[in-house]
Amino acid sequence: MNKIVTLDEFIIQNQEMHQDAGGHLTRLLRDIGIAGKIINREVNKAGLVNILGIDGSANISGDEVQKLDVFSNEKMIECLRSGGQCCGIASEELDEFIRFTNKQSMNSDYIVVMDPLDGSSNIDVNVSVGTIFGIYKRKSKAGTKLKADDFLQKGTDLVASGYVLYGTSTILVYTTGNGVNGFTLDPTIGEFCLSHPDIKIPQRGNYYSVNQGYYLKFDVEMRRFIDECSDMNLRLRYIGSMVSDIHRIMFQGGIFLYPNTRKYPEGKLRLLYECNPMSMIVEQAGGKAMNCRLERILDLPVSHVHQRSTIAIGSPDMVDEMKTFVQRYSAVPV
Ligand code: P6P
Repeated sequence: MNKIVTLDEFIIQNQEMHQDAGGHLTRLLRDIGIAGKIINREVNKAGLVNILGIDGSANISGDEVQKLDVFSNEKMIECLRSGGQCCGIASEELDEFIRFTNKQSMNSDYIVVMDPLDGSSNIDVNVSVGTIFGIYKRKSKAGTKLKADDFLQKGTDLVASGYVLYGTSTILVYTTGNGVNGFTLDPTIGEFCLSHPDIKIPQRGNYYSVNQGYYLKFDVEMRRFIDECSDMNLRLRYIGSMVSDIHRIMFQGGIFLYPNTRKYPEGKLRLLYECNPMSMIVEQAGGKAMNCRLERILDLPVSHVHQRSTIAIGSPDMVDEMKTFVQRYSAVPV
């Protein structure tokens, strides 16, 4: 029987690879792991404790907010505040970023961006949902008042990123810029255990993932590429949960697309806490991620916390093929 390597052990063993001598990133990653376990507990019993349903509010992006969204956001904030290893958070569920005011947190170098429960519209129908997080070093001096500018950092400046997928099992996948590793939660011991070391995305795959319902609203170059995927007998897999759809691609290969539409001319997905963290993970696993104007996601300037972006992300060969369709058919020179 192989030795069980828990998330905590793995993070500590690899601490020397973080640019973080003091172990603060180590403790911050562990705090996120704890929050993931707490959210997992509630997600797994959501159908039993009447935590389902809409709580009537809506977040700044206009999405109806499900109660588990609110719970997950609050738990992540609680765990990070009490852990004292980050000085502020930007979240899909918060109109503005928040600063932590306890002394230990204020002196931390790190900030967290997150979508505490992505794909939450799936909760009531028992489809997988996920938590997405990214970790940056603050730009302003530790101990001073955190500024909005601290959060407006490109994806290339991410120190770490990851996701927790609450699916048939619960898996935490993260990177600190030295490859990607996956940890499956063993509920009998309450630990995330190393289950998918050194994840590498296949060069190509048999899946494409896009909301086919918007096909006629996509630009011609996207429609031509989607037609090509269909002509090549690729299988369409799309469950409306970014973490789930991209997690499949991480292991089986493929491409995930969320192009611009009339409703979302800049794309629907948020750059700071959805596209950038997922793009760092996919790139670290050997994949590619660009917007539909063929700009690398991680290089995109971030101008506000809830900025949206189009995205094409996944196996490198398939993202390259999408690129040729845009170059060939786009009405706007790229
Ligand atoms: P649509 C979930 O609301 C989400 O933010 C992503 O997880 C998902 O990929 C996308 O939106 C689904 O959007 O417009 O296809 O329902």
